[in-house]
Amino acid sequence: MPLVHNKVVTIERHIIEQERATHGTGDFSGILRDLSLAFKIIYREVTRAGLVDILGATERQNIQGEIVQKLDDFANEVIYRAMDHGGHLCAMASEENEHIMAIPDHYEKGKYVLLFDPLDGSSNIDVNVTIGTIFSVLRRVTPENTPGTEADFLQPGYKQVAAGYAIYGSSTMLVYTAGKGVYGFTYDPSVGEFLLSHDNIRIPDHGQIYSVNEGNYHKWDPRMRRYIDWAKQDIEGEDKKAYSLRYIGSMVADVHRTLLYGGVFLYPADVKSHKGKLRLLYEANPMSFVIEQAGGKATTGVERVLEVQPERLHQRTPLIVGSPKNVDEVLLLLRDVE
Ligand code: AHM
Ligand code: MG
Repeated sequence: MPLVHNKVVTIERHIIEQERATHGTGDFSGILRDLSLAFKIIYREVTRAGLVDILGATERQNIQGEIVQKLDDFANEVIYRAMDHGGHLCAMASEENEHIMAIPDHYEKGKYVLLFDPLDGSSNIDVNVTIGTIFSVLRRVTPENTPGTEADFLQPGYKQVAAGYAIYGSSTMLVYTAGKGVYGFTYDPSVGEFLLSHDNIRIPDHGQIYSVNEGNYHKWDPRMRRYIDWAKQDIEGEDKKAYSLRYIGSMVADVHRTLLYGGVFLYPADVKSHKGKLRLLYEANPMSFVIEQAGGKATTGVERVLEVQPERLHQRTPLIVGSPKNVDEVLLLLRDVE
């Protein structure tokens, strides 16, 4: 991965330069600028999570007598409030809200819709483990200057114009694609900027890691079990060593590691959840867009994730995503046994 040594490039400058090169309208740099502000505020709260009594039930009172929110509700509200008045969006949808969220009447309506998972992996908050925010931007399909509708959101993932995530880990990063490669920015809290640290990220062709909640093993289809059994084997003559298992339980963290180190991340369907657990629009599509743009693959096991036509805002999908050769290995073993 080429690390950037010679230039200090903020995310804003990077996007403006990309837009200039493609004669963009500035909408996208506006969206990313507003989003990165929201991520900085969420970062601040995430790093203070152990200090202030922000965790626990919604609507608990803090010592000043103010109502404190759960961190995922807080993140949800921060993103909405950072994005509602920019003039670039005509509606938003969040994993935390049942219905789409309108832009208030007195603000301009733009050409895009934003989908987000405000704090993914939130079961990890209380134990100081990496969490993230995922986002996806689509161009609206309904007439301009009107409020957005559900139809603007129910588009297949290949129509995304941009997607990415913020990861709150040992450092905070913002990783995004606008369909021309994948770029990673590391947050420098001392200057308050996301600085380009990972230029044109390419996923390794093949990796030695598989990442899955193996506690579900006995609920999986036998073909999925066959892949996992195979992944754990040393196979003499084929130069195949047992893969390592890494599973954080925060999709953003597991996919981020897969992007940089290679391997495969899986959340398959099982006998209880026939569609898996992850949400197509808020989780699978944006992460699949990033991985494909870095040279990887993303499949439901049956079709390319980005080609699934969504029917509902919160629909789930099985997901197999990662290095192209690892995903091909899974697909090979998912074929029916004669
Ligand atoms: P969340 O959106 O409620 O946080 O759930 C999504 C998370 C993903 O980050 C992660 O990949 C998955 O749930 C882990 O699920 P499990 O605990 O079943 O392994
Ligand atoms: Mg989630």
